[in-house]
Amino acid sequence: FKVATVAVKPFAGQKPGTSGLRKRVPEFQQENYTENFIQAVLDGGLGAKKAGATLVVGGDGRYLLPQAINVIIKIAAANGVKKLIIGKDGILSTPAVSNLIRKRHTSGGIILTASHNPGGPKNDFGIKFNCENGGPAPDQTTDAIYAITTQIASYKLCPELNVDFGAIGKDSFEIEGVGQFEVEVIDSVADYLELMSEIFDFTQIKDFITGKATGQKFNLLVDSMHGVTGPYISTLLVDILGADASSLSRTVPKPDFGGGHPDPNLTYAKDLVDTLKQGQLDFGAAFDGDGDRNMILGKNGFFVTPSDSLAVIAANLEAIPYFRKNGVHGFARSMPTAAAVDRVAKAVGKRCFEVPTGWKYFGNLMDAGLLSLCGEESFGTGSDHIREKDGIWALLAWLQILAVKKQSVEQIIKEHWQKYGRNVFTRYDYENVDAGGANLMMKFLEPQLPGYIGKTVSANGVEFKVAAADNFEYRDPVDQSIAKNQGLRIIFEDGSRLIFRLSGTGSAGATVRLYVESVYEPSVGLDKLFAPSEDLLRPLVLVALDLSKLQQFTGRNEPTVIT
Ligand code: VG1
Ligand code: CO
Repeated sequence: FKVATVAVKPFAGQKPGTSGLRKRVPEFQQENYTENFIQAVLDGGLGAKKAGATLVVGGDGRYLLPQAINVIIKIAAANGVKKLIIGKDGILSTPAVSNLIRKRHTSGGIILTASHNPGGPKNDFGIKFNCENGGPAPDQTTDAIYAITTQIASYKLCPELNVDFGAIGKDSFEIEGVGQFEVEVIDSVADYLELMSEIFDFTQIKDFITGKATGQKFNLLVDSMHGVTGPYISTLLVDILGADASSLSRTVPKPDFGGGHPDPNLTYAKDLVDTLKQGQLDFGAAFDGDGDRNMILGKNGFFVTPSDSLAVIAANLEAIPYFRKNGVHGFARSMPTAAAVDRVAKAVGKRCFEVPTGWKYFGNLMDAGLLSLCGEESFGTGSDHIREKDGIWALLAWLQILAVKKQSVEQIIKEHWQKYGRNVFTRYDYENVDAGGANLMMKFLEPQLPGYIGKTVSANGVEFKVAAADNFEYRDPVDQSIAKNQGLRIIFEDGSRLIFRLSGTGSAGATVRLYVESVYEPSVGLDKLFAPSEDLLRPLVLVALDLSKLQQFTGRNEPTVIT
């Protein structure tokens, strides 16, 4: 196969955000747009390791996936990449890619997904580079990739090289002036499920689900939202763990996610919530498009906030064989995530790190052996078994804990609050607002922060004294790199917090995120401890809207999504 060099001009805006480059499909379809970015990913992501590299490639099945993989094959071959390991039909969940990079010791991987964003010809596509530790590229690497996109003058490709990745097997090709290029197409789910079988006690979970252990079947419903987890979860739940086929919902990956918004939260997975509310089922879970997010529900639709989910898993790690074997090195959460896990860390005497939003910040801590379990309020939970958050792992962690404790989800959560206290949490998202207004709001608020320190603010007769207020900055304890501008924080004396951030995963306009956390000690009494979160959070929400003038700046009276 011949190698051609194509002269190009740079495209503006190819800057990876919180988790890769995400744009509308038509933007990726512009001539050379995807090609430019892939060339930049190979040069900026691999550097001197490009020639002879092996990469894992796969995505969540969304619209444009096959075309993007064809581009990657042609450009990788021309650039001297030695081998690509591709999921059959291009299908690999984000956690599965992370696992394969680690297991096969590759130089990294390319994940084709826009995660929880809708798919289809008019919706979102995304490209993310992961490094050899299996985790999302850190800021230095994505900065290098971006710098190349602003100056790129040409890319190389093999125009005639067309590789079928619809059947499992290996093929190799002679590239003129470069050498042998190999493509290995693998089963999308096998390696991942093998990893899960090593982490969890499948027999114990199966005996719990089928009722062998308890005399009562455990009825669950798991919604894959037409994302990538369908093939994984159907094999796992039904074939391996003995659940009924009726436990599965929307398991066929679709290029447009069946028209849905593959984000597992109370708004976009409402059908699942409504079904659970009917009271027949014991448990519900949902995952996002690429399989790294999870939502956990108990009987009657009892909602487990991701921050609580993380804390409960942290408090019950001895239920999971992986942690019994490897020990627990430490915990972490992203800054906006409620500090419930901090309380568990304190109780068990482990370190707890607070990092900026985005899974890439956990990787260094894990690689340094400082971190075993971490999570984000955005429905992300995971451990150091890979370097991505992992939706199916979180489901299995819960099932394992339930199998051991033999209590309902609600009982487990309420006992947890009684023991550790409750960090009530909500997030308001104002999606696709005018970027100018959103930026102005942040510019309006930031300079005022120092002035709030020591002041008392109030709403609905409740007073809050400000203990600290700043723009969050993170110094990585391992490599000392600094991430600035990670969100405006107002922290109150009791630990309650308000946080304002602009999203880094959107593809159009701006999304403002307001995070509200209200802290309750066990001593407040059960009336308060178990009260609905909206009631407990109302005063602080009012304070947040007042201080930020968010509604005036965005022109929105209501958020698009409340979680
Ligand atoms: C959002 C979430 C963040 C998450 C990121 C990627 O980022 O807030 O916690 O890590 O999405 O999630 P932002 O910048 O829009 O707030 V996804 O499932 O790529 O995988
Ligand atoms: Co995702």
